[in-house]
Amino acid sequence: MDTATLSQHFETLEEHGYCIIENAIEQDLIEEVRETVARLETELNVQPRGNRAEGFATKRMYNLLGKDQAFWKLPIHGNVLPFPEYLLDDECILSGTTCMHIGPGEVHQGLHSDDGLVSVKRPRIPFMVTTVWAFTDFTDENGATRIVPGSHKFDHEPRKGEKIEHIAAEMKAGSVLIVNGGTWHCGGANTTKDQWRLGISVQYCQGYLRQQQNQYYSLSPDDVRAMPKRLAALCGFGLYKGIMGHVDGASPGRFLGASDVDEVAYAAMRTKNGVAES
Ligand SMILES: O=C(O)CCC(=O)C(=O)O
Repeated sequence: MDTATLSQHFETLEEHGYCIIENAIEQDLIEEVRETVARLETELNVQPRGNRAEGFATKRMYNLLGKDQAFWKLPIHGNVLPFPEYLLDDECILSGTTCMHIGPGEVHQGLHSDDGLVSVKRPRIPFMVTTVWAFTDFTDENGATRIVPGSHKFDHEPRKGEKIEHIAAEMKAGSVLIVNGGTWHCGGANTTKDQWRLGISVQYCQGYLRQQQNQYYSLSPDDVRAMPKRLAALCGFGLYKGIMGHVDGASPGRFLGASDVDEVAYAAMRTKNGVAES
């Protein structure tokens, strides 16, 4: 993506709390992910979990990176990673990876903000950034993510019974929706008879925050050693600013023998830009 386009998206994100990157995903990757999801749903016998947050007609899978390496390409994708790095910083980490396959008959999930559990007064800096990847077209009818534009600037979380206008983030397969963690949004109702909406959310959070999905127990040491360095760091196997997250003075990566994320705590405290300070 060229710099001018990226800056335009950053402006939209600042103003409206979300933006949509069209044609962000290569066709090969779209097909690889669709096939992988179909195979895993069968192998793991994935069924709706039957509650409002996770859905009554939605097949969900969490911790995708430990399930298949096809998903490793998503968190570090060059068309998407600049957005969490912009809103958080480049020491942000992965909070979760979730497949949300919304089936016919699903109901409106309920508006929420993804960093709503953080007890810091709103409006505030984002503590999370959610990216929703469309692997089928997202339409008003099939459950496209609903968004309340500008709600990242609101001073409260959605209240029970509060009536508020929301729009469908309609987008073609291959697009990615970027959402500020403070923006109100949710999965939409699927009113179609036979269309499944396939989305994957890749969520990032500040490097000092507890991750929503535990990365340490969902990845094997072999996975961590085999991962690209950037991905291992995003999963939290490095140290935040050269300090946070150490095990007896070593980064979790050093502890596992993953040479790419081998760090000694306090050896170099880092600035916001990842530059070592003496
Ligand atoms: O399925 C979607 O489009 C969004 C789901 C969502 O917001 C959530 O599960 O927290």
